[in-house]
Amino acid sequence: MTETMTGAAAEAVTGAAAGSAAPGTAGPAEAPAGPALSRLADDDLDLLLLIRHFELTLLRLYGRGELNGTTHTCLGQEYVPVALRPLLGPGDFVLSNHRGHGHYLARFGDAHGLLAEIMGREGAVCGGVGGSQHIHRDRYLSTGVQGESLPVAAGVALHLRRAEPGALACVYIGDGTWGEGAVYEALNLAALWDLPLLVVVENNGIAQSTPTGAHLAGSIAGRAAAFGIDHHPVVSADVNEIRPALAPLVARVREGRPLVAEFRTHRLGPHSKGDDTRPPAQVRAARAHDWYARYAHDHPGHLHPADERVRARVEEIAAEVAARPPSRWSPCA
Ligand SMILES: Cc1ncc(C[n+]2csc(CCOP(=O)(O)OP(=O)(O)O)c2C)c(N)n1
Ligand SMILES: [Mg+2]
Repeated sequence: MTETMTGAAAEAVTGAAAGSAAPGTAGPAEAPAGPALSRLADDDLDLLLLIRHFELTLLRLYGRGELNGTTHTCLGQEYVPVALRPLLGPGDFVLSNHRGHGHYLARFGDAHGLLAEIMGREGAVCGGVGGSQHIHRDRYLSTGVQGESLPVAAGVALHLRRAEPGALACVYIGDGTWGEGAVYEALNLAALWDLPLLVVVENNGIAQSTPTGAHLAGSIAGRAAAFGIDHHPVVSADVNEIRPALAPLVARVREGRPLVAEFRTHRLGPHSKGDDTRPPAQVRAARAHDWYARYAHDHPGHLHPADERVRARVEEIAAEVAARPPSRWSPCA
């Protein structure tokens, strides 16, 4: 398996986005799985599509050798930060992880700054030294070090509880990150100190190449319960269902009642770029859950025009950013 990915293979990650699969890939997705999705608000659909096309563009740029470093796409998981977006305010902190482009775009909508960061071009959010995984902007911070963010988020939440009551710290982690001991130190303090800490788990059933069943004993719900922390499972990919169900729970987090919100989601692509070790049938099954394929099936008249518009916009952004001079960074700036 190679580390780089061709443009055709990037399209094949989603299948539905490209309409067909490239040779040697998992093949077309199964028929869309799950109940019908409700019609989205235009701004939610646009944001979902912005994240989708941003990620597909990154894979294509990698395939053409136009990006350095690494990247982890959130293809298939875009709806998680989109559902949370209006539930979080500018006074809240968001701590993200290695798979954080969607988290950043849902917070700032700034595809130019993020792409410039990843490509090392002028206008990069962090001067081009953070790359895909290490972004700091206002009250947003991401790290590629698994588990590191949870104790940091607990510390931020403690500060907020004391200095800015009503604000919260939201931290995104994957299922595999529950193997890090620091997670439990943070949960312990969150429960003991009534911290406004929202732990969003993107449980995509796999950590790099290890299925959840092979790395996680018991359950995430059981682990939250061990600390007396509320656990909210999310199995839907329907933003209009997820958001109102979460809203009152997020309001309780603001009052000092920590919460673990566990999204059961699906990683459509490889862990990073060309490193998908899953059997083709498993990849096809993941793709059958893709909100994009399902929405195209349920609301083609809404999806397709928006899809074309956002796809063209991201292409323009990519061309514009690629033409910029290299970013400059100085520790003294
Ligand atoms: C402390 C640490 N150990 C290992 C890694 C390498 N690594 C990066 S992502 C990853 C798997 C993460 O799995 P999960 O938490 O389920 O998140 P997902 O990638 O599925 O979104 C690993 C092992 C790392 N970045 N940090
Ligand atoms: Mg995972």
